[in-house]
Amino acid sequence: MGFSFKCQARCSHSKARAGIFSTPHGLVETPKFMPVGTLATVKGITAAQLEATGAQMVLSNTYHLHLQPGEAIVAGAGGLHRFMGWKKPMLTDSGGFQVFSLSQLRKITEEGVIFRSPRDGRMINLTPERSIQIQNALGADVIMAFDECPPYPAERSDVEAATERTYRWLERCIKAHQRLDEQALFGIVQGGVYLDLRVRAAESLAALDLPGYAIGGVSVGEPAELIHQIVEVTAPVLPPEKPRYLMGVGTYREMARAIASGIDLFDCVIPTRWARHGTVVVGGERWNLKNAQYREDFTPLDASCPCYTCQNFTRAYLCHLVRSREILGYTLLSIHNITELIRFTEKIREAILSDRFTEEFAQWL
Ligand code: PRF
Ligand code: ZN
Repeated sequence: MGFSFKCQARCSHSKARAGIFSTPHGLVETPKFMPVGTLATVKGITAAQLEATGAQMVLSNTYHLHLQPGEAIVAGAGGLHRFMGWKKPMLTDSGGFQVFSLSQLRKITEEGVIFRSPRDGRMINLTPERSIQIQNALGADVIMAFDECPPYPAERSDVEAATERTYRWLERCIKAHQRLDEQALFGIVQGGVYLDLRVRAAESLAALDLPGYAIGGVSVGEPAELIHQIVEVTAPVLPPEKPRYLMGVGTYREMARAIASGIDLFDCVIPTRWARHGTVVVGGERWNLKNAQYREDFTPLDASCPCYTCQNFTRAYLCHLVRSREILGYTLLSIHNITELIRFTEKIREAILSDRFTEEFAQWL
């Protein structure tokens, strides 16, 4: 029981590694993409369908679950796993980032963040202690520190202040965390695009000997090249014997390059959000299935994809469903998109295990 991270193989031409992250609800073979189930559901698909995509760990959100239905109800159900019928590992994000990106009328102080609930208008005070209490009640295997994610672009002095505050908030999160045996608290490196701030933050977090580390504050509108630079300088400073998670990144190129810098875990809303817009990912390309070219295309979406959608339906049928706004269209597209991104990370994992990663994935590197 408990948590461990074992490195199984290291790439000889990059910093990529393949590992096994062990949690109280089972194993996560890394590198791995994690689908997002914001409100205790990966939108439109059942837990059984989710399992069939190859998902090994699913993410949920403190911010959303606190607003609706409230952590007391999730705890009353026996925790997030039982509440949503998902038996494998889970992770909850702390709410910090969601408050910044989703709610207006927020006020950040040293104490925490005060914001107006978009549900009923009441004022909510989210602090590092509250975020951890909520995440302790939700009961995911991995819980995230409450952090401040500065916007892009932002002045260096503002980013520096946010990064230092994130560190003080992390110390408060560590003190507040009550379920050390059942839940692993990951720290989050901030620092914006200022590489020296990133390195300094990563060094001070590494000294805290946490069970895992995340890189936050990327994919907030900066050019992709900056994401690569940030990951390249930050990841090597984090302890090699702990899992590393790059938050909010889930495109082929960005994942491949981050893996080459030593990242193990990813999450992104892209596969499910795109599915709701009729967009699929095939071989790393984006296609919109509403397009007329698919109306009479009786081939599978991707003949090489093992997912339920590709094994049973044609592009013409999927085109029809999305044009008719049928619910099943969103379900089938989500199943495919999630499978596609997870398989991409699985193929990279296989390549690392046979030490062929940089040759086989050269086009993405
Ligand atoms: N912090 C937290 N969650 C996040 C991020 C962050 O910086 C990001 C960065 N894009 C995604 N999700 N807590
Ligand atoms: Zn498929």
